[in-house]
Amino acid sequence: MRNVRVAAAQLGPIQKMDSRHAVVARMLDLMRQAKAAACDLVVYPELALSTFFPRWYYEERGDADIWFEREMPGAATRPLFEEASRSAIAMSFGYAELTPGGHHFNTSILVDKAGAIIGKYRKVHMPGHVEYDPARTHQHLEKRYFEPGDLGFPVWRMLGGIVGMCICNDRRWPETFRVLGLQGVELVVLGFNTPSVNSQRSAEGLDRRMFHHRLTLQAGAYQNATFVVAVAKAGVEDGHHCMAGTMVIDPDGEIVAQSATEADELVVHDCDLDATRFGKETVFDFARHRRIEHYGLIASQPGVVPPL
Ligand code: ING
Repeated sequence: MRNVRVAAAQLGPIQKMDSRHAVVARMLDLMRQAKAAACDLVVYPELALSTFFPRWYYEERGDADIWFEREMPGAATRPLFEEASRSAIAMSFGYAELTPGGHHFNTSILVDKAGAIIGKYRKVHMPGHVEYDPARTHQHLEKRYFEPGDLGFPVWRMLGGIVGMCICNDRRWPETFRVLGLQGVELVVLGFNTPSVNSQRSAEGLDRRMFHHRLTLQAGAYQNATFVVAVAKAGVEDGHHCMAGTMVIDPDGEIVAQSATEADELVVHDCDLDATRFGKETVFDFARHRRIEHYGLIASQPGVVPPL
């Protein structure tokens, strides 16, 4: 039994005008709830410190830099690290990273119980578009504001197991979970901001989006015999609705816990990392079953090449 008590700390809406300070206060309240529940790890959403700003078009890209963190921890986030180490609770959260070299990433970090950053991940799969698209009901300009991640899909030993991260759209790409799975991942934590309506097909609403959300998480968990903890930023942000669906998936692909609201809400679940062993040693014993001599296309071509 290698139990990790995980707190999925869902955030309700963050308005464009809400300060980082106000958001951090909400995150601290969730962390205190997690501590009171004797949690080992608290996981926050993607871009947890602000509204989902890629819905807004800035003609000058530099004008969007107001949403980015130049240092981590910084003045606004240091209280999170202090409270985490005081409480001996590990944490993960997403934020917009602006590096000293001027690179922009959609980033998440893993902080250990001593408050030290032991892992960083930069979102690889960037959804959306670069230029303003008048044909869409709302904009999704992640390709405008972020570069694709340059750190791959790393894992880290912590909390007695092997932990990895991904971010939002990454969950829709099986390669994400498989690369983590090939490193023995036992717990994947991710945050997401998912508009509840498809900006290019309004018939695709909340129900269909929640179906795809569950489908991707359950497949990723089952096919790599790992726990998956997915944490939403939810609710209506300046008139734009983001779906909730914070949930914990077990290594069998079962949803074992989920949020009930679209507000700040803590979802706690005991993840016994030993529960990943059976899948990894039988049906998904990769070494015994995979035939990589046939998988070349997956890493050798980005798009479709149909037959002549
Ligand atoms: N948001 C959405 C997500 O992948 C999206 C964008 C939704 C893409 C539905 C495709 C389909 O959940 C982020 N932030 O990636």
